[in-house]
Amino acid sequence: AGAAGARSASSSEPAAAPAAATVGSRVVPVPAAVRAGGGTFRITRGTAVEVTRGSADAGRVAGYAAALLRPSTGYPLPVVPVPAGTRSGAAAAAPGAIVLALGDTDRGLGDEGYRLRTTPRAVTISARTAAGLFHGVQTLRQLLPARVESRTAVPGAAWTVPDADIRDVPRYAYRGAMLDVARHFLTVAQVERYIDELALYKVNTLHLHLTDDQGWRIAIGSRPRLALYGGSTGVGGGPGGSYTQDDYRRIVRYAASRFLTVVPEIDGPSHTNAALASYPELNCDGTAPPLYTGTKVGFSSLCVPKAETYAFLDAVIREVAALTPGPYLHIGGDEAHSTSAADYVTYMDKVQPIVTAQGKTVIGWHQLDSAHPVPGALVQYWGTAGNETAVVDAAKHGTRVIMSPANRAYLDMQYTSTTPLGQHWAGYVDVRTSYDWDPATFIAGLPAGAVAGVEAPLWTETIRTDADVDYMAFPRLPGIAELGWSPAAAHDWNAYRVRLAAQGPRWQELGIGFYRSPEVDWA
Ligand code: TNX
Repeated sequence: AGAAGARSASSSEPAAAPAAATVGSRVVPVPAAVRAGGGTFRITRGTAVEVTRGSADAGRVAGYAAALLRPSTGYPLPVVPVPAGTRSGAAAAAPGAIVLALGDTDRGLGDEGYRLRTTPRAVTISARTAAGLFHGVQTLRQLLPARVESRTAVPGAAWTVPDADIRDVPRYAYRGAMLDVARHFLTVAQVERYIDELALYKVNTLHLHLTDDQGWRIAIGSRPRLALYGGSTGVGGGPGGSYTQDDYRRIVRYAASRFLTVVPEIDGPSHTNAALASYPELNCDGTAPPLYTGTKVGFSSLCVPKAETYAFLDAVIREVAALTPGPYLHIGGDEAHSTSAADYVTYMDKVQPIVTAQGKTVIGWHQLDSAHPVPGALVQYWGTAGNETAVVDAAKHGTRVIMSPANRAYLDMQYTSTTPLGQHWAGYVDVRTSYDWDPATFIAGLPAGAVAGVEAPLWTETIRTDADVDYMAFPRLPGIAELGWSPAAAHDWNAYRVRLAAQGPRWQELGIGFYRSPEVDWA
């Protein structure tokens, strides 16, 4: 019955549409390679999620996939562990299975790639890692009708997966998004909601900007006033907030369940008023400034000559590193307008070894390149011009670059002069501007291989609610995610805007209020 159903469902689709065109008109990021598969597949009441036995991580992906598909389909979708090497759907009952097969022998799939194949009997996602299976599930999700995202059963819907054989691997290993939880504090629930949105587009890194002038957002056991006092307000003078260490652990765990790595940022030497207000000894004159609730930047500085500064950094970085399983720790370093150039270099020379001593890889905003980035450090480029001597010179010596050009990748830029929310110091950034650039060539003269990936930062001077976050991130975030995942050769605005339009109904089902940019013909 399942196979027959699949056939009749497929006959109502445009018969001539080749698999690549069907998939290529729906999925963001566009998969690296799509061919015709073995026929369309349909999820029915009898469908099970079969998963290779023996891997807890793969089992969790199967549980996640089943939980994702149950509410809208109303089907039981049991998770059934099967022995490794089971052929696609072989163990399945007649209606066919969703098969998550760990242990693909295609080495080219790497740490995150996957293959997705349909036949009328099964849809099989295979990968070498659970992360690859997870990314394949996101593709499966986008191949299904948008109503699959409904949180309530949609009776009578045909849950058809179009015919396809997809082999998909990411262009870059670092595909990030940043939340500034310092200007306006965002709760654990708000962060988890965003993590789910990021996962849909195969983003694998969540950078948390935890500290700034307006607030310190993570509890540090040995310096309790940072969170208690430094975290007690935010932009506009609201009540602020901060994460307990358990809250932070929860975020890290939730991110890991969606295969995202958390990168914590402790910004300095500037963007530190909340810390300076909490501990007078961090100030050169020994006097704590008042808390700050405005939106100016670059006015604060830790006291570079004082030993207390480095005792403080060691204590903070030690605790944050211990809470963070991921390899990176971000030290900020942007807009140090109140720190002399010499002091800036001194600060960076001292803070980087504190990070590496905790076994973490340093990331800094790209001004770090005007100091001495330690071997292995990465810089995050947030400029706009693309002619950057210091960045190119450092890259020639091995410092890799995460691309976040503000006039392209900043999700807090206004779309147009008339859209609410956001700033426009880097210009107005509508959907095409945000998508239509190449991370590899944006900075002229960067050596090949210098780009580690892309990141879309969301600064929150004007952002408070989930609705605010969604409005700024959608529809731009998926474009940055595609720049990070899809091959450069697949980059095509005219094709992208069609695939992006197909996401609109999905966001509606998910309750994501997005900006209906006139650059896209929304469905
Ligand atoms: C610049 S970009 C900043 C942030 C602001 C942002 C607003 C960067 C590394 N620093 O402090 O929030 O602009 O767009």
